[in-house]
Amino acid sequence: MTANSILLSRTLSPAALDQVGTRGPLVKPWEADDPDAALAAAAPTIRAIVNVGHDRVDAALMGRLPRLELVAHFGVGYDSVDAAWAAAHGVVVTNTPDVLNEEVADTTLALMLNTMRQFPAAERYLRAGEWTDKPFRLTPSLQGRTVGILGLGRIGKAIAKRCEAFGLAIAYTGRRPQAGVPYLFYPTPVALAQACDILVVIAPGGEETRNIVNAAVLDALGPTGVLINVARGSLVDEPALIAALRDGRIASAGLDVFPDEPRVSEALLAMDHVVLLPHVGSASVETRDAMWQLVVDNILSWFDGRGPVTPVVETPWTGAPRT
Ligand code: 8YV
Repeated sequence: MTANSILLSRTLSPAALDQVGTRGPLVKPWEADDPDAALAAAAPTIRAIVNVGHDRVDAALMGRLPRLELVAHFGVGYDSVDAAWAAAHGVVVTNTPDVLNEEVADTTLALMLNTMRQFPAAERYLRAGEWTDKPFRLTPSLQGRTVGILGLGRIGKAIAKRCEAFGLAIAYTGRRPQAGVPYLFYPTPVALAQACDILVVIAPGGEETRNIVNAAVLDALGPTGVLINVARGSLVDEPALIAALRDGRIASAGLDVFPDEPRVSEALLAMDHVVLLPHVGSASVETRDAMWQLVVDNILSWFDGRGPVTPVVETPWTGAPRT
């Protein structure tokens, strides 16, 4: 039996679908009456998976696919893929780094402005006809603030570059201070939160970072502080965040990600002093096209025997095929 099929976790962009389809039959279990039976029937032929966003590629799934070689993930964050299992079993995982850095950084600055200057609330005010009674309330300024970046990776640095242009002070935390980085390093999230006005969360998801922003971090951020999360909902202890917002122990939050998205907590939805986005950090036409192209490039390169283009750290390319 030839092992050339490509399992899709859901449909791809039309252009990606066309290109990926040139390398082998596409397996789309969701189109079958019995998705599990369809997967079971195709399992011995599946050589690669294209996985999208939050769809899970876990040990249970990969363990069913004896000829699996590659998981090409759409998204820079791949916490939904068990990369450790893949590494231990000779399966290469790729993601879509770099091509979304600037877009996500743009979105982050939008959330900073929208929380501090309260533009979404100001627009609601205008549309409600309230401006004719009196001007919208004055808001805190973004100017003069210190931005704390939790996770100074590639996107974190693109955010920092924009903050520099806005004249803001920048600090960061992470596993260790980074050589050649001019920003102040704090060893813990609490220490960073204490030192900044706006805490920006842009670190990878997964067990290691779960609830890294907890009640202590939020209390350190303080009653004028703002939390921005453009990473994963799992990094923030949501009940603690809701309590801090409700009690005025932090001022506001700008959230593009949620622990159980696309479901968003009723408590957050009911709050007027938070800004909530439906995970659109990278969601421009151009950036999504670039992300899809990188998925395609990884599939084509792999099927043409040239190895992966953007393997993740857990599965560096050694040139050795799966044994
Ligand atoms: C995407 C993201 O929304 O790249 C990521 O890690 O979170 C986003 O850019 C997501 O991967 C697509 O569903």
